[in-house]
Amino acid sequence: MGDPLFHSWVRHPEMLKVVRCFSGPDTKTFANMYINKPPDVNGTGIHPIHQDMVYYPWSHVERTVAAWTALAPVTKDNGCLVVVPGSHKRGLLEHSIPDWIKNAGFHTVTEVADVNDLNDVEHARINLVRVEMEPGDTLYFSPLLLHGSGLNNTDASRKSIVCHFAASKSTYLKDFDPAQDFAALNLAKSAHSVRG
Ligand SMILES: O=C(O)CCC(=O)C(=O)O
Repeated sequence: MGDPLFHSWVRHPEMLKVVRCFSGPDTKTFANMYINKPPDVNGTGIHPIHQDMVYYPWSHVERTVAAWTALAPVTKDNGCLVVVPGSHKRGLLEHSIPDWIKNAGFHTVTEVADVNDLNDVEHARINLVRVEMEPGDTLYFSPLLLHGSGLNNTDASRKSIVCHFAASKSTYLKDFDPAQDFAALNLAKSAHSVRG
């Protein structure tokens, strides 16, 4: 982690205070991203409903947590996160690539693959909750929580930082769940087709 500002963010005492409620006192971070969702072009900006654990095969999932922080207002119009409350209790679910997806590398939970208008939670056939946020607000969530985000229908980029934490004792699992195998295989294929 070369950037000092980003490094200081990941060690933010207020954030770590909450993170440790999930990970326990000894915590480590394993993936951190600045996310820029630009104004949408041709429906490419939708992030379908998925569970992060499909990409992160770590042990002690109950001690793993994401901290997603808004850097600017995050709203229905610019593609805020949407979540399915309570879904983290269901374990890791089968994922697939929806036929409508325009962004290589994105996967979705198969049983909700048809739910593709994430800006319109009011008409979704499942219990989708919109998470609108002010700058500095942070959502903490399990890697098993079903979540995604809709299109950015504004003229400005939607900006956020997400940091993923686990208990220090967590280890990378060598034996993938079939859902993780599927995602890994498809990500490798996408990377190959981009690199040639
Ligand atoms: O920031 C978003 O729009 C979605 C991010 C997300 O779902 C993820 O990083 O797993």
